[in-house]
Amino acid sequence: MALTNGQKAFFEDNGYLPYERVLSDDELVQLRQRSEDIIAGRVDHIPERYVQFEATFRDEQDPGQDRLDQVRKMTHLCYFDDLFEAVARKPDIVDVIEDLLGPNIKFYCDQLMMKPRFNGTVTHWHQDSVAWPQFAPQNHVSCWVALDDATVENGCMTVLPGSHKWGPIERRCKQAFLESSRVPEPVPVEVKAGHCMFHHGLNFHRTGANPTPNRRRGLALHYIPSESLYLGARDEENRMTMECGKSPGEFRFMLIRGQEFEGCV
Ligand SMILES: O=C(O)CCC(=O)C(=O)O
Repeated sequence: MALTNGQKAFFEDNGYLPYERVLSDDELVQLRQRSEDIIAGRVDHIPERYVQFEATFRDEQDPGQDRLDQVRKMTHLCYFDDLFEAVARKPDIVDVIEDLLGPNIKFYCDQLMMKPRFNGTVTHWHQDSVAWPQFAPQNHVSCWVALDDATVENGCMTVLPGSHKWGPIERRCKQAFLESSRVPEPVPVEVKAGHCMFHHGLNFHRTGANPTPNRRRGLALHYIPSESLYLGARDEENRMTMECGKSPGEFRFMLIRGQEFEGCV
């Protein structure tokens, strides 16, 4: 067991867990460098469709600014890049996932949230499971690994403790839920570079803008039990999010630990 009983109880009560260091200084240097190489086009193993610019730069990039300062996120790196895949498979992380999800674990996707300096915009309150409803049961856990120090000033994650216990809240009802007097006080979770936090797929969270001159990259790794059913994508955008193969339209989720099951993800 990687977690103490106290840590496990904290996660069960609050739906998130600030955790310890999982990346060394060397690994941080390599991962930051790789993210910069991908964006600068020095390597070309990541399909363009998995690189998304901040809205201001989506139609037209600003040649006067570093490309790195214009990218909002890159996804599916763990399916295409050995360094990022190694993070998804790190025993320090997967041992915790096993404590929270059980012994049979699949990986469904990752997002390197770039939150670029000066230009990084807000990610609004959401529950990951509502954005990705195609797994049943809706039981998934994410590990968010900081590649730079994530602070309140540069847009660290803020969570609503215990909100995972409310179940999935439909998008059209979200505002009413957030304005309700029963909603818990938001808690910002600052994470030092190389450290991580875990959150439940139903936990409400958001991240702020990044107006600072400091980068705030965070790698979100999303795990599900191998026993989950895959029900198909909700719409075109969602289908894109779920693709994980070498070619468009492939949905072969990566086995991380334990076994696979016939008819499941
Ligand atoms: O890092 C961010 O800006 C957003 C992260 C997020 O929403 C997530 O990991 O689910």
